[in-house]
Amino acid sequence: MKIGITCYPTYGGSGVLASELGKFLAKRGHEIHFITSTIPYRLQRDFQERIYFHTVDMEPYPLFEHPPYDLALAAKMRDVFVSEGLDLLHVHYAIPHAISAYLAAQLLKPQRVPIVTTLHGTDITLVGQEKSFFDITRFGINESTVVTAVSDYLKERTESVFSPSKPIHRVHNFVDLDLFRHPAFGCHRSNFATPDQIVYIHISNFRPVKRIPDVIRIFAKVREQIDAVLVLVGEGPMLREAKELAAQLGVQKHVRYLGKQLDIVSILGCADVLLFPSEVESFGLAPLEAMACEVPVIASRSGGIPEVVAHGVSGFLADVGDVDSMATHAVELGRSKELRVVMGKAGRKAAKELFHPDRIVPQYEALYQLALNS
Ligand code: GMT
Repeated sequence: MKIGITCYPTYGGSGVLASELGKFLAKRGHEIHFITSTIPYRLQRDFQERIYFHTVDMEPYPLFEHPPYDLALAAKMRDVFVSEGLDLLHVHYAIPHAISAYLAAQLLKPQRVPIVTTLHGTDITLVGQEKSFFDITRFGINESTVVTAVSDYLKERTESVFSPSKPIHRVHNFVDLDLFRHPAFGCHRSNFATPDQIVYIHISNFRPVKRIPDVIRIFAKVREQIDAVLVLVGEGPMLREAKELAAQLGVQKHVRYLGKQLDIVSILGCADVLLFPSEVESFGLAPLEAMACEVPVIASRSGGIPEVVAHGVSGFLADVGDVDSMATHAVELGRSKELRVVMGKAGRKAAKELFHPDRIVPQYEALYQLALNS
């Protein structure tokens, strides 16, 4: 098939998943055309056969205080659909991508343009429920040919909040298990910890939903009992508050701020424990990547996280905001290498069994077929 994929190309999980999906579809013989504002960051390094990039043209014009990206994207989708002879458009994140795809399809009438929309989370849980975005999100869902959600939680949430006119298909996220693995080489651990220290890590876009202050509070409690460092990967609006809180709690010299990083595996893969106390996560791609790298996860029992992390098996879950429980589990893991190894191996096993590309990518292929036939 010839598939147009649109996503946010920056650091969010939806862009990561869309990029990985493009890679695996291309490996399975499909021709993939990314239609995005820039090349998705996970695809910036290596050339891959059957993957093509079409970046959206945005000409600056003094009249536009806010250049109309959604319209430029729709125009580009239309052009690429025709010039490359695409079979369908697969958009990740409802707003504005499903709407731009709808516009492209209108422009191409009477030609039929099947649209597959994957809901990732904040498009439904946060953005879609902003009063002003509610109707347009619902419209984007209802006008798509096929709609998928990345967890049972998100599927149910979408159904209850939007009462969509069509079924929502749950397709879990997946992880590249050849790439995300405990690294035999290229581990950067010695850059941020001494051999005896325990390395706790948090990776995100540092938005309020990630509950960054909880990460710092958990770590400060751990530091009372264990010689440890906290590695923070990523950037976002809560980073400054994180630094202030770390200073206030007296742990700032044990926190390493790495900012945005391209090579996540060689950092994540040699950490000891991932801290992920989010308010809500529709899935939790970072916990899945940690599990693939044999790193146990401490996360909140919220949203789709329990579909990914099994409490007491691949990590520990606690109620949102229960910093004490998370810190207790973090200390337990920090103190026992044996427990870390057992949980790390269990996490990798679950990642292989439940979230292997060979299990998930064919589910998308089947839904593409459904979109073409319906
Ligand atoms: O808010 C983020 O973490 C970014 C966001 C995105 O769309 O890039 O992530 C969402 O999609 C990811 C991939 O499906 C999921 O793993 C994340 O759980 C989800 N984030 C939230 O639900 C907060």
